[in-house]
Amino acid sequence: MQDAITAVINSSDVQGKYLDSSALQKLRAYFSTGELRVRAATTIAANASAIIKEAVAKSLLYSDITRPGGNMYTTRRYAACIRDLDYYLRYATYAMLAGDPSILDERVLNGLKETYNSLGVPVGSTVQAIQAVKEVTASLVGSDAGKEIGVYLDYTSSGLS
Ligand SMILES: CCC1=C(C)/C(=C/C2=NC(=C\c3[nH]c(/C=C4\NC(=O)[C@H](C)[C@H]4CC)c(C)c3CCC(=O)O)/C(CCC(=O)O)=C2C)NC1=O
Repeated sequence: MQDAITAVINSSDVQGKYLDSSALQKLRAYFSTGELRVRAATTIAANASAIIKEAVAKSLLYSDITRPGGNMYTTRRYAACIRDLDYYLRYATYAMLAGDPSILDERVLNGLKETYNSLGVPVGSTVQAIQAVKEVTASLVGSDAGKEIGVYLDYTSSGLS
């Protein structure tokens, strides 16, 4: 796992240089949004299950997916879906705090598409649900913080598609 600081330092180190102005600008942007990101993470942690519940209601409930034959049908699969969405939100929150998406590649996306395909989990509906998580979260944390977390929920969506 990497974060915004180690990413910038590693790339300067590889070139054997002090941080140049673009590297410093990246750090400045990271530090200046630090308080915003920590506050958003606090709100998300306190409301995670409500966020997921509302996102599921907005995107998946009472569609073919939750009816017999749908991938969310039976409580076991319904619970697996809710759990997956909670993973996406929690790991996006970690990545937002780190200011770097590498944790998503390493712990979430690696092998996920293959797993979903082999289990018949519909990727399109999963992406819709992740987008609903993004909207519900933004409405709770405000639009600036919503954009910060949105970057990493979008990263997960694109990694799955
Ligand atoms: C922390 C990283 C991590 C991730 C991301 C993860 C995902 C993950 N989701 C799975 C299953 C699943 N995922 C879903 C999800 C859905 N089905 C739908 O129709 C919806 C659209 C969608 C929810 C949005 C379902 C229903 C299953 C169970 C499928 C089955 O067993 O038939 C499985 C197979 C094993 C299991 O059932 O637990 C994995 C590995 N596991 C991990 O450790």
